[in-house]
Amino acid sequence: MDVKERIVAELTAARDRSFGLTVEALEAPELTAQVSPLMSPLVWDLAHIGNYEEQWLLRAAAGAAAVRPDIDDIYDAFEHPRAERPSLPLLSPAESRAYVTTVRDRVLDSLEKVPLVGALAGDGFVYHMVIQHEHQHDETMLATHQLRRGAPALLDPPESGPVAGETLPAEVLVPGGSFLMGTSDDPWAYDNERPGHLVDVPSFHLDTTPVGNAAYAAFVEAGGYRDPRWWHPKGWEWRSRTGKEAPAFWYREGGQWMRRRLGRVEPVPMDEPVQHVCWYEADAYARWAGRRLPTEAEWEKAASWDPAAGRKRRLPWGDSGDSDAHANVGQRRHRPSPLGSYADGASAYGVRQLIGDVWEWTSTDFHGYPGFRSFPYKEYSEVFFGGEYKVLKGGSWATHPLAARPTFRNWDFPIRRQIFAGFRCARDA
Ligand code: AVJ
Ligand code: FE
Repeated sequence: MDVKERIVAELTAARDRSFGLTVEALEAPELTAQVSPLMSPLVWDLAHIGNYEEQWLLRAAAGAAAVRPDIDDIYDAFEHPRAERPSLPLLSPAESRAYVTTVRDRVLDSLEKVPLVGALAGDGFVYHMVIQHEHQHDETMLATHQLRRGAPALLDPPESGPVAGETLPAEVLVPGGSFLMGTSDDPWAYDNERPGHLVDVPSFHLDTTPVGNAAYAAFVEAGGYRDPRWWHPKGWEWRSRTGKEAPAFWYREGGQWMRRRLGRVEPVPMDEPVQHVCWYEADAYARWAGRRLPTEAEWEKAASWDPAAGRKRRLPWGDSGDSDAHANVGQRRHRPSPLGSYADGASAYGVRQLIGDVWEWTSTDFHGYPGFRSFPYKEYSEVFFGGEYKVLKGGSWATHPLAARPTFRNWDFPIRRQIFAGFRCARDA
């Protein structure tokens, strides 16, 4: 497949996914309702996806006429915070579907004529940006589904085969030395992944797998949420203010931990990575366990550096492949996979489940790399640089493989836990 054929196939697949999470999953009132002030109405996400595509692929890349310039403001994430979006004059679900389809039809017509050259479209970048953007919103829509109350709207996908974890050494040693962080040549990379630069990382130990529900439940049951010794001062303030005593969606019933998952209720599977914890909870667990969160550089080195070859791999297991044997990504399962799964997905250092399952909190604040240049717009990442956001790495079960790579950088406030986030621990060597 050449670059354009790939773009068409991926645009089409992303749209099937978006419709499956919106107009094919729920009826109109639920699509326009807001389930939480943290989230947009699902119909906002859908039309926003189309408006972003209109702005970047039709107007900017193809130089084509605008379809609905009158709605740019409504779907501008910076003009209207999520809490405000339900009160906007949004397109209805049917209008949204028609709008995104009109935009898409014109994009596909234009694609034949747009040469993939220049800063914006060279190597297909702006198309890759828009494809990833749609999948990122699809993951956000899954978080909305997770927060939603009521009967399940999404079917659990059929299991393609048994997924079983194996017991592994708890941690690996990553010997000190420099590695190439970020990238300067990946045609899918966002501005915040660039430029590639050498970083010296002293020796450290990293968990072979993310922290599991059993280990996390032990922290809860040891009174971890009631002991300020383990908590960052702001984390203790968060805990005291909210009264939280366990990960989001957990509750206790008859001496057992239960969880709500996409409208279903089930015992917490003790062999899965913990998810729906905020940075402060991850940080507190690590301190209780006598450990710490990894830095972003430590995480990325363990995920991508091949010490024998002295070069960076595009993915932990090599330069390509994202099959069921490598990682739990792309909503193939609606949950993380057991700890110790995916032998074929191990990194050069033997670390497992770096890609997929759960986003992993790191100790690093979100900043630009040395030599960072915002491209193609400041609001993708630059406006979020500073001390307010923590970096998450690796993607979750809900992250499309096109947005799950060791260089990819996600970020959120340290109090957020509706995202599919967990963590693993590290310690100095
Ligand atoms: C990278 C997930 C933090 O959802 O705010 C979507 C992705 N940027 N539309 C977000 C994004 C513009 C972004 N995160
Ligand atoms: Fe967006």
